[in-house]
Amino acid sequence: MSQLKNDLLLRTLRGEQTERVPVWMMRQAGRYLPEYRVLREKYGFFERCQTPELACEITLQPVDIVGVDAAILFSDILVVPQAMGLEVQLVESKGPWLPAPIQQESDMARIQVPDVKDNLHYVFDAIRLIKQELNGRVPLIGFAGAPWTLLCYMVQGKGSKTFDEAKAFCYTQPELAHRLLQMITDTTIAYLKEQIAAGADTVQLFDSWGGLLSPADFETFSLQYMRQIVAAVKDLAPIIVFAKGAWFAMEEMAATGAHGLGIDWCLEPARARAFAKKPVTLQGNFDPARLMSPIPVIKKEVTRMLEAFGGTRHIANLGHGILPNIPVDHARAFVDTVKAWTPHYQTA
Ligand code: 1CP
Repeated sequence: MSQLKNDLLLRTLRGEQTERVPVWMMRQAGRYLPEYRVLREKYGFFERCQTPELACEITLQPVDIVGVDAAILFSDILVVPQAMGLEVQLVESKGPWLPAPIQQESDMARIQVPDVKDNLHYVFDAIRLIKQELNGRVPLIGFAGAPWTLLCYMVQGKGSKTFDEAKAFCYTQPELAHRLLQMITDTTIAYLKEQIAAGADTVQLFDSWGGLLSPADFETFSLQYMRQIVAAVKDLAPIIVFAKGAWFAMEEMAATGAHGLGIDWCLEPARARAFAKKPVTLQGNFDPARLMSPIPVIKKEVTRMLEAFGGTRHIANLGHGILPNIPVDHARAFVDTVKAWTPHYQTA
């Protein structure tokens, strides 16, 4: 079916036993790479996202430099709110900034469910170019933000540890919140379908702020929308759902039919599997800050992680994005340790 030379990630997502565990890192295309920082000096963030040649070069950097088993499209989850009509800026050392967020009924007139082919064509152009340049070396992961996480930014207008204004919006104007979440969901379904049509081999849904919600509110404001997205996409390409901190919803997330579930470092693999109640591929879960340890300690800790997952239905990854201050040789030590590891049952 595929002409990929390395399809470990896709086979693992389909539940097959592979010769070794595949590995990639969330935010692998980013500031810890000197080659990325060079381009960051020259071009603005959205310029990098919107220029297929730049997005392609950045996407390929970690494949060439650290040797990961998958490329992830260089883009951002915030291109979707942008395409829906909101202004999004990325402020140096401050992060995302939306000058006119959604806060009341009248603000809804400023957004729409866009024609993604029109508004996000640069993403699909980038995907086609990346697939060509990868030439089958490794699969390409497409992605989108989950509706709840996008609502957080669209309402709060910036990053936050608690997203209390976004929560207040949901709890005081639930009807409006649901209208917004459904618009994001409809846009995201069209967007991911188009990414797959352009060549993405698998897609990941990032619910970075899912763990801020109670289990009941997670069902109401996040899961019911992610369920729609998974249902719409899962027969077109394998899909990974990563809801950071939402360990309480493993069973419900597994029940969506997603092929993979991301977990962070606060959840033990054995517990994650027990909570999921059905066989599902798990992705994770190395503490990104652990990559600050000396290399021999990284090797020991990565080995411990691999043993805890047991070498089946596991995609090695971090439990969240790589930090900008991680030395490249530490990132490489993470990847190399996974590649060199053999499960006990294969050596026995
Ligand atoms: O050069 C820079 O300083 C920009 C930093 C940066 C980068 C490299 C941002 C701004 N976005 C990205 C790329 C990015 N973002 C990718 C590329 C592919 C890869 O993983 O290598 C991906 C998948 C994302 C996804 C993303 N953006 C998420 C979900 C994942 C996560 O980390 O939780 C979120 C929450 C964002 C918002 C965002 N964009 C950028 C920043 C600094 C943030 C987080 C801000 C905050 O604290 O809320």
